[in-house]
Amino acid sequence: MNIELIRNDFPILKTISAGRPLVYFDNGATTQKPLPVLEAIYEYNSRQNGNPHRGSHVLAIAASEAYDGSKEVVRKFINARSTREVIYTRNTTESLNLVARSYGETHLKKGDRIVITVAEHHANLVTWQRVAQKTGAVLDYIYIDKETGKFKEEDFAKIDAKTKIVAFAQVSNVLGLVFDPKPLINLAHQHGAVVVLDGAQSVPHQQVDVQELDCDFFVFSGHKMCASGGIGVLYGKEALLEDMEPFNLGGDMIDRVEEQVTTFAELPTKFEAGTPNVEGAVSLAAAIKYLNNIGFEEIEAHEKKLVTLAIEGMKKIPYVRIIGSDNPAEKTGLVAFTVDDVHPHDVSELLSAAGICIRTGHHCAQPLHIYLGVNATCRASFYFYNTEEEVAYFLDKLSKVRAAMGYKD
Ligand code: 7TS
Repeated sequence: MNIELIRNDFPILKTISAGRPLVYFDNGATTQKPLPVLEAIYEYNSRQNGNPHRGSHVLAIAASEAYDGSKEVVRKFINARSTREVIYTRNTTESLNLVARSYGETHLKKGDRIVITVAEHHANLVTWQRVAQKTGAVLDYIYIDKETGKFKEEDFAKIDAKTKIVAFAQVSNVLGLVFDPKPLINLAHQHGAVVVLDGAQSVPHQQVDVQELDCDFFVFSGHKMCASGGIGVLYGKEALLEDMEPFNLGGDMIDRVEEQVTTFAELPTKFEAGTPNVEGAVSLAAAIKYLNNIGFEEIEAHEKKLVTLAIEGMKKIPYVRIIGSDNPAEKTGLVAFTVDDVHPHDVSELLSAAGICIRTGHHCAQPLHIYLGVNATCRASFYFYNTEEEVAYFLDKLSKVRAAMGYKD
């Protein structure tokens, strides 16, 4: 992996901020786009733009081919059995809303149980609260051990015969914990529950095989893996998707519409009402090709190096507290932290003044922050285009934050 060549592919990384190239450590929020993705978007709009699956003219056909062709790239990427199991949405959030509404609200009833973890992003939490409120199901949580930052295995026993849904992130956007989801998936299946796996923070960084994982639904966003915004994916096992009501109604998702009744299109079109984001789909296919070219083993190894450097450096700064596990071997390429007596927004502003982008706030995981007893945290999240030199620069600036706020120690 030639980091210099890779960085040359990302025009935005050449932005000068505070007299040096911008340090972008907010990849958990959204990632940057390389030239092949930008070119694919340009090419599509320059030569192929039309409305897919509608009309028989040359551009309608070109747009259909671009759209359907990208689906096959996504199918192969996650190893779905067929493109019937791959539905395009706007993002992870919409994919989860689709599952909650079209599966959860219609398949659950009073007394059923939904089990999620306290570390879930609101997209995988508020959605299940609504399902519980509407159906009378109970929403229960797997908590984390505050010392180790790992899930409390005794809470896995909450998954029982009443449990109909088990939903969790493969990688939490705050804890960044590396953890094997297979035991939880197997346990859920032993009790007949359906597993919803949130891959928003995993797919961009590691190879995922939905058949091997055997999850029932899998969701992710293009913009967190070098594609454009507004394109997301819902993978679902075909039998489950067949058994679900459409989410949105309108154009393209129909078979035949009469004045009073409608029959719906086959999968996946049944869930893709309205003119789709073809440009987004094209960008996603280009992003997948780009990531595959680099190779996920290389990406993981590089990010592990960065997170190890970051955690080792942060441990040397006495007033920096790492959230969750501080063992680099247990972390993906993201670290959430606080600085004693300095509000995370002040940390972010001071780092931003030095040309470093990190994220602060509750990271759309308020229940986790409440559970941990913190209002807000800072988060540095890395991607394959970040460098060891950037991490060293970040650590240097981080070590000066308290002094900049007027503290003498
Ligand atoms: N699930 C997880 C685990 C996430 O990290 C995010 C976004 C979502 C779902 C929602 O994704 P979206 O594309 O629909 O917005 N996480 C973050 C983050 O950590 N900072 O900004 C967005």
